[in-house]
Amino acid sequence: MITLFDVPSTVPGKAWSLNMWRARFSLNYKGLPYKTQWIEYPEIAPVLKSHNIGPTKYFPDGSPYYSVPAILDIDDKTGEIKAALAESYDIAKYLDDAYPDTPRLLPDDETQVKAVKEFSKEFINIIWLPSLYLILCKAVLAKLNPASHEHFSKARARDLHPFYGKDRLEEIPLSAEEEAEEWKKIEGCFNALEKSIKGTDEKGQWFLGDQITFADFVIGGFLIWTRKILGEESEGWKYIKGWNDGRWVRFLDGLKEYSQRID
Ligand SMILES: N[C@@H](CCC(=O)N[C@@H](CS)C(=O)NCC(=O)O)C(=O)O
Repeated sequence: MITLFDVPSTVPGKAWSLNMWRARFSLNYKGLPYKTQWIEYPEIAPVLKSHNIGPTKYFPDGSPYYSVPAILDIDDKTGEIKAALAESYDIAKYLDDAYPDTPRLLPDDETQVKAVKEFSKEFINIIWLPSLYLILCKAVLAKLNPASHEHFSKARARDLHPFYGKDRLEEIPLSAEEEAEEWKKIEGCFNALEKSIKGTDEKGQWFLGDQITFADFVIGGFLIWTRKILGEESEGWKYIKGWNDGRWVRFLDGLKEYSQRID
């Protein structure tokens, strides 16, 4: 049985994060049974270390960054640990290799695999604008359990330090007027995202055209995160809904089948 490590939120179903949704979509798409172990942010490093799962990156000062999603795959009959790993792309690759009879997340063609991999790694840079990240992270903070607040606030302020120079998210001011101004710029990120998708709404709306791959779960993870965290009725989600001829709502509708299961 596979265990997925995820951080809970107060949104219905608890699952919220763009990164963990990549793994959850992947498991749901493959129809694999799994259970979720919910852990708060300060527990990520100790829990992962206890399963010998290493950091997914190092900060410039050399300190390790432990992250979720992570999975543990244990053989139900023998109790043997088949895999313990983090990093959503690596998890997708593992699932394709370990469960060859399930729908594939990565294409057969080497050039296409390369495109999916590069897109998955580059995705955040395509959609990235410090203000978008700030708006979303402030909204996340309000929806995490108290046990995760401190860690999340400091960790995300650290990501944003080059832009805002603060140590906690709460110290970065963002008025309603400023936020409304920023949303005008954010539309450009979605235009850039649309350009990087080969599929059109007519020919198949996915990253590679008519075939769903892990890249679509990267995009879907981001969209579901945004919708869940901001809320269906928020100004932000209303903007996104209206951009690119309503493509993003159709995109999420197309993934609905794989966003239902939160085991
Ligand atoms: N590239 C990684 C990113 C994972 C990631 O950054 N996850 C966040 C949760 S959304 C995390 O675990 N953060 C730990 C922290 O901020 O200390 C992946 O795709 O798995």
